[in-house]
Amino acid sequence: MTLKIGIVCHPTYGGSGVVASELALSLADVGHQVHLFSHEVPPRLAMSPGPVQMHRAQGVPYPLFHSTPHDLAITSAILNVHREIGLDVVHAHYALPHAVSAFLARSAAQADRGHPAPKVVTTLHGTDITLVGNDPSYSPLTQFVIRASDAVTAVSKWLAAETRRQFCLDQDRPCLVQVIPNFVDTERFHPDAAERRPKCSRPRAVHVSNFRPVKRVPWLVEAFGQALRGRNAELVLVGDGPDQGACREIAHRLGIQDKVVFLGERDAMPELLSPADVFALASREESFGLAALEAMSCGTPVVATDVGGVHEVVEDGVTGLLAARDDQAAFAAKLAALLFGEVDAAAMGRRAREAAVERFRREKIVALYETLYRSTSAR
Ligand code: GMT
Repeated sequence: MTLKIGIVCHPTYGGSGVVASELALSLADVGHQVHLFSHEVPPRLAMSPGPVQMHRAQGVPYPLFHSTPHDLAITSAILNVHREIGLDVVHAHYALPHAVSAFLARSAAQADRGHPAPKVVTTLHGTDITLVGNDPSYSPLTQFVIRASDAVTAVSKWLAAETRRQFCLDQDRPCLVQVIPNFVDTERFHPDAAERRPKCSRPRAVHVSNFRPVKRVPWLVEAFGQALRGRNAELVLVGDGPDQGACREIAHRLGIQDKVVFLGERDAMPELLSPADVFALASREESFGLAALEAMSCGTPVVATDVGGVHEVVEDGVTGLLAARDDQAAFAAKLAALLFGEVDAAAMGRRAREAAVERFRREKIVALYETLYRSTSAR
């Protein structure tokens, strides 16, 4: 039986919007009726011809509002679609504000007495629990929506444990948080996605993020400088965000500006990831590390800081190399080992590809969400 599914997400290049868009497209591919709600079209959806119905809910600016409340416009959009077709499930990605919008739409639908109210499934992605969700200005509401959702998932075991530790301390009211890891389209993110570059070109590390402080891209540029020790290689930085200026300054200060390449926001991810020798991720905190998984699927091994749920994705010494969070010298040494051939990067990349296909392929993980929707909507 096909389901009528609403998906709510941030429309940014960030991982939660990518996961939500890829999930929406995958569910539509197998015949479900899927509606995506956001205040802009998310980039991964925009790239695809898939039959997901997009509801761009922006709200109206008004002088009384400090900023336009998109989340209320999204709530109204969900309610309009529900009144028309009867959604089975509304799946909120990133707790705030989307689980609140879904909760409000469900409450309004209950008051309507029309179609049975949709169930609310909330997926926690990372900073919605850590940096943002546990700030005192949001934590009571984050805790409320976790409890008020009909089902809650987290993208790693680490994030599920962190959610319980921070928000579910009441022994009498345990929260059920199911782990459903992120996934990758292993056909598109494939080692053959790009032609291998000419043999004479220099070893290449690639990093992808939104350059927020939590990603520590300036720290990564410093570590890359240490890894070089006079040798030639390049660090390709994909994405944009608040720390980009600091990265440029550091590259100049270290005299490696000709070796650090800033590509800005790009959509051609498989083509950028597959020719790289190593994917580098130096985050201070990371619940999963979706870009690392996409690199692995392209056969590119990973060097990363061993934080949060990263070790659930990257197996140290097998599919990549992990360094302690603040050990920049160790991170630099591991980066150098993969860039300059002390470790067999190609063999590690082959194992990374195998792990991505075996554990995180799209079909396998999307089926877990389908099962969850069915069991939740049958309640
Ligand atoms: O939590 C965030 O930082 C935002 C979020 C996003 O929208 O980019 O990233 C998180 O969700 C991704 C998708 O599930 C995970 O792969 C990232 O590890 C996670 N980021 C952090 O935990 C810092």
